[in-house]
Amino acid sequence: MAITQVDLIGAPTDVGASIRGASMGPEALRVASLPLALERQGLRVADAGNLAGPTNPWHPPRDGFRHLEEVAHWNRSVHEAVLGSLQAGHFPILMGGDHCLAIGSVSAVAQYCRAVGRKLVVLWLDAHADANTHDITPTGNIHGMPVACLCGQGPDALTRLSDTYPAVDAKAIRQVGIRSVDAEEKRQLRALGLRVFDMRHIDENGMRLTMEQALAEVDADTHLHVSFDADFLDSVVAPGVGTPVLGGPTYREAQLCMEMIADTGQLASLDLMELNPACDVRNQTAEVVVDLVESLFGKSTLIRK
Ligand code: 4U7
Ligand code: MN
Ligand code: MN
Ligand code: MN
Repeated sequence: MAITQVDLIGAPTDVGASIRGASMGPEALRVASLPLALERQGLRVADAGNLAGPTNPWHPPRDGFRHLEEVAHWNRSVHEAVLGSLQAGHFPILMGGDHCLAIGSVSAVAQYCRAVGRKLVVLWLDAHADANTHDITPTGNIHGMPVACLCGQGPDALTRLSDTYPAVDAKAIRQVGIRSVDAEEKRQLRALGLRVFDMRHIDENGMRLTMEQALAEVDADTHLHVSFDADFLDSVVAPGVGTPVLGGPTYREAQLCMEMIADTGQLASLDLMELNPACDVRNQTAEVVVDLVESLFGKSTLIRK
């Protein structure tokens, strides 16, 4: 389907993390010319500016959650903004912000897909599985919990943002790039029945076969959502994140991943999360992310294309 307009929605907060700085992500993406890069791909871009929300109170976790109230507040705003963009027939890009905000965006996307009768596939590109719950989290940080919340495991304030519970069917989610999973979280992944294409899978099968498998059920009727955590990338390529992990996809592997997503023609919404300019060197990670986004929207180095 042709994209009529891309809406850029900034969510400048780091309330879901314990390393500060992801709140500067939206501006780093703008400085790295995200709007221009999208326009180069022939898209009409509207920067909706930044959402407003509570400041980071910088509290320790309570009952297994850090800043639950603030996280819920931000997610309600994100949910509303993403749903509004979809209902207008636009393509929303959420610029995070830490990854807790994917609860708001993905729940909005799922609600929209149910309303219009489209099949949803969520690609979760991340070093981490983000499937912790309050009783197993080693940190209390809610950016480590969005996948669990979307699948119905979490407090009402985060699991009931949309009109349906659970917000997303675990079978709709495919995780790619995973290489840092907590001991209890592993059990949780199996219990939820999530499809995880971890780094071992990519090592053994290559990015091409991995993406063929991850995208196998994407058809002409599918709304494909990508939730991109910048720490998906190898930390050598992308140091500007709060929780870097070595051994991720290389620049070339990430490009192939993006190009194969673009080739489906079904990408319809996107999260760009966890960019942390305070950890970056001369905004290089934001620039790599923008570069990858261009591929995601169809830029190709293929000579035959
Ligand atoms: B991100 C962690 F313990 N699993 O729960 C946790 F290792 O959105 C990290 O993927 C979570 O960046 C990382 O705090 C969250 C930790
Ligand atoms: Mn994440
Ligand atoms: Mn991560
Ligand atoms: Mn992180």
